[in-house]
Amino acid sequence: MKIESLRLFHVRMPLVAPFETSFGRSTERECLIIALQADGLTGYGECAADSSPGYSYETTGTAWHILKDFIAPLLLGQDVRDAQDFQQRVRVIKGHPLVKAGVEMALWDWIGKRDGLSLRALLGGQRERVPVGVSVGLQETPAALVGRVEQYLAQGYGRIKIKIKPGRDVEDAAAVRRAFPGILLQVDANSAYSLETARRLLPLDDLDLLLIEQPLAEDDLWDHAGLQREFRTPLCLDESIVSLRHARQALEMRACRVINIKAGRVGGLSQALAIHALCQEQGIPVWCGGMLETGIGRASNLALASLENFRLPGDISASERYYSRDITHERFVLNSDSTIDVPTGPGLGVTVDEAALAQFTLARVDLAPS
Ligand code: OSB
Ligand code: MG
Repeated sequence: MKIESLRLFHVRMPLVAPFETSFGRSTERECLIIALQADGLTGYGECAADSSPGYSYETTGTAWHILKDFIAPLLLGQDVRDAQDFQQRVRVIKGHPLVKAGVEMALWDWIGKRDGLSLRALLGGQRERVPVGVSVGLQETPAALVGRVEQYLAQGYGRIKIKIKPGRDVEDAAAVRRAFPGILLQVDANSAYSLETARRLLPLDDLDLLLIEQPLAEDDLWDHAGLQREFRTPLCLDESIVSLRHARQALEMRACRVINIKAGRVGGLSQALAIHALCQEQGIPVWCGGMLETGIGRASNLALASLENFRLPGDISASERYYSRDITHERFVLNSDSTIDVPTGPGLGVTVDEAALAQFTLARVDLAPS
């Protein structure tokens, strides 16, 4: 496809409820939406960088800069064949996986629309609906957390993940486990612990958790390996797995027994596929992480999670858990068996609600070959 233009939208959307993690509290979500135009078709992508560098060093500001000043000049007017060709072209740009992944998503959407194939079909996904759970932010008290979890269980979510941080960990998890002895439960620390403070988490081993997500720093595979030896519960890495190479090294070191795959964090769907395949080969289960995506990124996550080795429920909740108004016409709903249907239309299988996109857009730029 010869890329005729790239349009960038810096978007800010109010969340239905504040979302608090070990790295901060958000009442709204920012992201970049990318519209790629070629041969009369538009492909959409979402870059999950947020307003501040709490989860990743990338922000909407850095993503805007890297895209406008470095990625776009490599693509505009060029004949880009596919995701692999795109990754070759942007290899000269170090890092910045979230923004690269956003552009790659737009390419996949465009290719699917051109070929009349869903993203699920393009990626080789099997399932028509994927098991999902909900990620519950830190609440004021353990009792409030139990109340919040109860609401999500009543809505039909079959797996609960709670956020933890030092001082709000074992007690919170134990309260949820006491209230709901049979549920699928896991915790996510978003790298809030050191090797020393993480030892306080050892009682989590008695709570029958599916996994403990990312206790230590994102650049610390080695100490995760040491920590995993002290826990019976599987450690799962999120922030630390930024490439296929990191996934391979983490498995070689036994730094985790489960991997959370986010296409954004690993630089694109093509990398996510490679990590999925590696884990499948080695018998390591993966699941699809989330970053409070809009309907665009959520459609992509659902297609990815339809692949065979996504063996644990994903952080892919219904649209109403995040946004009362979304920027896609389609809204994702939870089925009674705690699954969500994978879109079947061409590409991402969603259509952009232009009025909603305009309502939430803070800034926009249209880039064309000079
Ligand atoms: O660590 O999984 C995470 C949201 C933003 C950034 C990082 C994370 C999260 C979540 C929410 O846990 C998952 C979702 O989209 O529901
Ligand atoms: Mg996480």
